[in-house]
Amino acid sequence: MSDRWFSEKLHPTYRQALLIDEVLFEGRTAFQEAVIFRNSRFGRVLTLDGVVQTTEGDEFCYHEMIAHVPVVAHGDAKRVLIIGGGDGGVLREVLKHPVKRAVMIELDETVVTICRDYMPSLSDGAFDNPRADVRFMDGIKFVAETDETFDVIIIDSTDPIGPGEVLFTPEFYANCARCLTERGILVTQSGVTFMQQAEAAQTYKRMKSLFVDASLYVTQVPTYAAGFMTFGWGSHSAAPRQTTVEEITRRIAKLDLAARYYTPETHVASFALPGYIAKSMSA
Ligand code: AG3
Repeated sequence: MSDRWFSEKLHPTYRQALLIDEVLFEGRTAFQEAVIFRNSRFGRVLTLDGVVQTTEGDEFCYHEMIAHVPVVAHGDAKRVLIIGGGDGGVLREVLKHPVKRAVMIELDETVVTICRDYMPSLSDGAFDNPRADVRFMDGIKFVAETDETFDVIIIDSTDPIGPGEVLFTPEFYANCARCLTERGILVTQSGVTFMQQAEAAQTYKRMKSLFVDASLYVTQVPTYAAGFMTFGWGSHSAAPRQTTVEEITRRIAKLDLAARYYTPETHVASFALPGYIAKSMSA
């Protein structure tokens, strides 16, 4: 039998491939093409429209950083909104904090169903947590119409192609800004900057026009190939981003984060940007 490879075609002149040991799910949801397969190095892998979304092996590098950095920086987050995040990884990390409510708005219910079935360690029971409020609807519509407010909003989207595209527009960010409390923080998935240069630059520019404090921060996810994954940061207050290693250490001391990437040091260091990424802030 010949080897079967998943070949990611996100970029026109570069691709990564993962050897498929076994396909667990393959099908079209109402919105996208979903596949879950097993790879011996990364464990179970979720792809949507041919792009790796998460793997059991390296998901912590992404989920810990997109969740803990804003929630710990805020310091007293009671209500958190997650847009997207169907695999449940962000929800799982957010619920490790003493938040009262984590609202998750996911467009594609099938993604939640298949991830619960085939990658249960991603959500690790988070969908059954009484503090989780999961609604299946369009995130654009939700932030445009809701009068609920949140201390932290996390946009865990796909890339700005296909159904995820609308989650990168100025209108969407403006509605998120409106739904944030006084010291609220918005963070967004803004691509692998080496390959998707315009994404971080555009996000930063949009954040800057809406927030007192705008920035970018980074993480390293092996299967988001070709460099640092960049997150956008927007806050109605400058203080959260200045939180020190000592203060972060104090804030997380009583929590059981069991983190493998996130530490007080990686939190602070994630805002120190390589020159080529910092440059996207002056573009
Ligand atoms: N959402 C971000 C996937 C980005 C992939 N992009 C890339 N490799 N350039 C992941 C969802 C995880 N909860």
